[in-house]
Amino acid sequence: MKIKISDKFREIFQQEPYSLYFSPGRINLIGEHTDYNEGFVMPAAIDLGIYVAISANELHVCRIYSLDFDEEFSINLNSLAPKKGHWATYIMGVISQLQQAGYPVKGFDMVFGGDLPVGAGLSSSAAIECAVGFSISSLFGFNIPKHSLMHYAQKAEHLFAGVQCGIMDQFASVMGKKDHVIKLDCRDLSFNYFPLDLGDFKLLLVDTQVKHSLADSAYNRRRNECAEVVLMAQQNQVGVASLRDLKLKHLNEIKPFIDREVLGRGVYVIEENERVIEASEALKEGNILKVGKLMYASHEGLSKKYGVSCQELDFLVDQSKSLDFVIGSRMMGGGFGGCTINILQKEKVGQFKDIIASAYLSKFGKAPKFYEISLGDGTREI
Ligand code: GAF
Repeated sequence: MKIKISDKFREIFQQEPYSLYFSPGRINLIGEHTDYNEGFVMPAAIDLGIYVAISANELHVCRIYSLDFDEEFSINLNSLAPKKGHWATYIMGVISQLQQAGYPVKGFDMVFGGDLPVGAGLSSSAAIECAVGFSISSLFGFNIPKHSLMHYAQKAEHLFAGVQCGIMDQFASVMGKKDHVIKLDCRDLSFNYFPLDLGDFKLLLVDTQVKHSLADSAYNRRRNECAEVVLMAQQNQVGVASLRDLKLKHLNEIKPFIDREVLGRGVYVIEENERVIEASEALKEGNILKVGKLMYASHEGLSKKYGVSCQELDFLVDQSKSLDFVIGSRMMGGGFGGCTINILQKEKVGQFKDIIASAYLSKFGKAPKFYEISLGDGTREI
């Protein structure tokens, strides 16, 4: 991919790129929809992501070429506006954030592309945002600190893509560490790296090959529902700033005043935060079986209480449950499609793929995809 990107850059812009950069996608072992509730998550960067080649030009225009879409797009630095549904919106979003923070972004030429499946819940959008922000920062010598970079990327997602995401994806993309997961406290962004040594087991992603159209609007709605629970608790005199501060007993107190489904969102978040803490303890003890059990419980909560799963994801998790060599499985990311993350015995991977592929095909008339990923480092020059 690195070679492809620089070859394309030379072909289109007739010069050598200034440099090349990479920002990874992410997985998340456990801790879903907890980030925007100031809770805990346990993501990791992977070895797939977005590659960028960049050079300055003398124009007040950014000429961007997407290798994957085989499309060129010009961005006028004086008129940045969201272009929803188009890949350029992520890039414009990041430039706009940098400008607002006072960085004098000038014209540049860029070619980018990736080996990360889009729409699979592996955070290709965060990878683009972080790769673009980091490459511009290096090109113009801005030296933007990593924590600012991830926040600009997150804001780009909010304002230009219209998804009110938390910080998990951008954090994992920027801060990833080879062979480690990150236990991140999304309140103050304190974190620890945990080596992920699965012994005789391994991680495998199964891609449903679906992304239901309600995903973005439902995501934003869940965020509002969580805010509703917090507001109700505050009105009930409980001194809390976010769902992170609530206990199940607090939810019992507000039960009579709040919609049952909305209350369930709160219950899920409180339980999921506890599961992340338990999973980090289990990892320390090398208790992978426990991590797997927590993953199944996480999926149950996401599906039944948080309402962000779909029949394809539920089907995959149910199938995994019936196989004794799979120790954990759950939907991963925002939901409504994308991937499940599974922990299973290394030697059974082939068998797993055969069984799952044929069951999924006969149920949904299409084949799932499988990704055997490794955990990699975060955003960097390559
Ligand atoms: C998406 C969001 F971008 C993240 O911030 C996070 O909320 C995740 O869904 C759910 O855990 O990936």
